[in-house]
Amino acid sequence: MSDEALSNLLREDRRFPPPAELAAHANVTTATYEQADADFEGFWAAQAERISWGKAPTQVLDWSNAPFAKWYADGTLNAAYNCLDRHVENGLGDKVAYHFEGEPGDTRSITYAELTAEVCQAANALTELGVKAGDRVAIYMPMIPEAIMAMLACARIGAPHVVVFGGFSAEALATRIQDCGVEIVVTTDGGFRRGSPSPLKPAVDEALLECPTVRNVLVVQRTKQDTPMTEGRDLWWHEFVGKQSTQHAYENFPAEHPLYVMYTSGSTGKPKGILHTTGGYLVGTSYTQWATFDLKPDTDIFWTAADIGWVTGHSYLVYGPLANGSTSLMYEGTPDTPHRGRWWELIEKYKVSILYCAPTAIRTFMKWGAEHPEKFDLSSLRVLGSVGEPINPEAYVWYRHFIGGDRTPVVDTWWQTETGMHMISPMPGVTEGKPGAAMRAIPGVVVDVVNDEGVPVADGEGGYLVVRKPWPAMLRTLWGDDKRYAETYWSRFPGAYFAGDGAKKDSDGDIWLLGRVDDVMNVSGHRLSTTEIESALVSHPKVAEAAVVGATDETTGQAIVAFVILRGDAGDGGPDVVTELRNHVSKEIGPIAKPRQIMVVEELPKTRSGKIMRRLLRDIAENRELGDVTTLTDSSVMHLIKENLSSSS
Ligand code: 6R9
Repeated sequence: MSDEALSNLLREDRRFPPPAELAAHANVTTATYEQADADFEGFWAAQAERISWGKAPTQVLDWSNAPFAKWYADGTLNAAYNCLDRHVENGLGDKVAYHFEGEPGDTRSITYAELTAEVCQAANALTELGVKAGDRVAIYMPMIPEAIMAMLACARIGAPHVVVFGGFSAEALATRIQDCGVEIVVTTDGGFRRGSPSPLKPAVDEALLECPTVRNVLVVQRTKQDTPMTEGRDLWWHEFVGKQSTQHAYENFPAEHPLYVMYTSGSTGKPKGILHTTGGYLVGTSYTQWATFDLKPDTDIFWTAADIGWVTGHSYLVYGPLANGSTSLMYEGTPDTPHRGRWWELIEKYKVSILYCAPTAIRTFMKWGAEHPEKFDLSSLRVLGSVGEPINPEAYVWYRHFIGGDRTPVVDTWWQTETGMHMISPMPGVTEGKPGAAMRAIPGVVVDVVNDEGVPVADGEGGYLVVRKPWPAMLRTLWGDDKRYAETYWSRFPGAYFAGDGAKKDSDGDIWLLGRVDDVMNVSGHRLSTTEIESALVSHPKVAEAAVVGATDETTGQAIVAFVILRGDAGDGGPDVVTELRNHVSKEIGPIAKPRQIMVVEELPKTRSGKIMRRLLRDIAENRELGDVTTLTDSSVMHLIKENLSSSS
């Protein structure tokens, strides 16, 4: 990948050094990198001291049966104890674990003592329903505290949870329940979305028609909608959990005891059940929340604006923050209800100091305009994070300027459901930030960019991202499919973990992510990444968001087709907007990158984590029937796009 056409991103030359004040008191310094480099296992042994073990581990990594890793294998622990009771024992019982804000404006601040008591009740309830260590429990809920309580109750009794995003369909829920052999489902009557209650329980009823393994359904009352309950199977949470004791004696499990399974879509075939285990995952998530965000648990108010149905919610709304005894904000609803400043209002209200969200959210806020955040006092913010997709340089600079007041470092964190924890990210007290670059592996993680033959590429070149050494929060296998695990991740480059992402090292050796490997296009023999063309489009003042796909083309092999959403203040863009944008890309990257076609749309199809589903856009670009839409947050957008295109062509 050395075409001149690929140089667009790398021409980005804005630099943001760490603020002096933050650097002076930073958790991570250059010495942290040196320690990790000098003694890999010693470094991870030291990180394990963040956790309270029943039996402290004497081993760190056991890689003798690669690619099946064991971390801290002879240690024992209880994840819920680490997230809850131990903080209460340490005098933090009255500290707030979560400030919860419901979409309709109802609020609740839950202390560590209260959360511990309610999790104990839920653990007792699950036990009464016959759930034992190792049994699987599905959680299909909106963003309310009981969802977190259910997760922790499962962890407390050693029952792996399977959280299914509440926006997924009954069909998606059923396939996950079946694949994982789930016995109990925890859900709600419904949730609030864009100002009105929307039902959830009917989707569970529909899914369960095909799921004979499920014995009981626990239903949290959130909206008080009329909800059909199946006699003998369905139980109300407030009755059944509410009557339980608030005391529960926990048991310590081996470090490698399964903690949860989370399904993520593969590029083809059925979703993959990513298995995470207990000890290494808690070490990895607590360490990275502390390191990447420079977390000061006593004073920071931390907000991961991500759904618990996404790994980001698991690692940085639940396990990392609770293991560190920090205070988080949890918000139920959408960012534009009741107004487009809701997030900024929440940051002002709770004095949020660290915000962690996805580039898609940032681009949406850019589209809505800076006048919304400008109405609120955001001076409490000191670190901003990004996750889920490459953050375009324009979005990075907007985020830093309008949200961070040009004070805050932006940490662009690259990781995956599979990695469980951050892998590549700037460290806010050390790294000079470059808009658009995820920069370097964090201390304790070893990554590389290699070519087709697995040879590391030189600085200035691109290839495939690999991880060279195991890490504590890594997936252990795919649920029930060791073979697919070994093949998917460990066979492409022997001895290294294949992430499936394209990446590039710039002339300083810093890493830029280029999108999934299957998102790299080949146009007349030139390799072009969707990310780079999207960033060029987003750098045009009229564009808020862009998605680029490669459509089969008789002459050029693949041709570039772009879908763009215009910024609010750009109106309909004017009659020449398409020509203007094509020329802009040509100027930014080179004529080879000029899209064959640009379509102006209102919405783009997104997954729960805000990733654009380019596969579906390719279907449209190539005039095909739409493929599987079960992992879309809103499946109606595809119809909208199709209608919009047929009426405008
Ligand atoms: C945490 C999460 C993983 C895929 C990953 C990559 C993309 C995530 C990114 C990023 C560029 C970043 N990705 N973070 N690409 N820069 N900072 O998103 O997990 O849903 O499993 O997705 O997301 O393509 O391979 P998951």
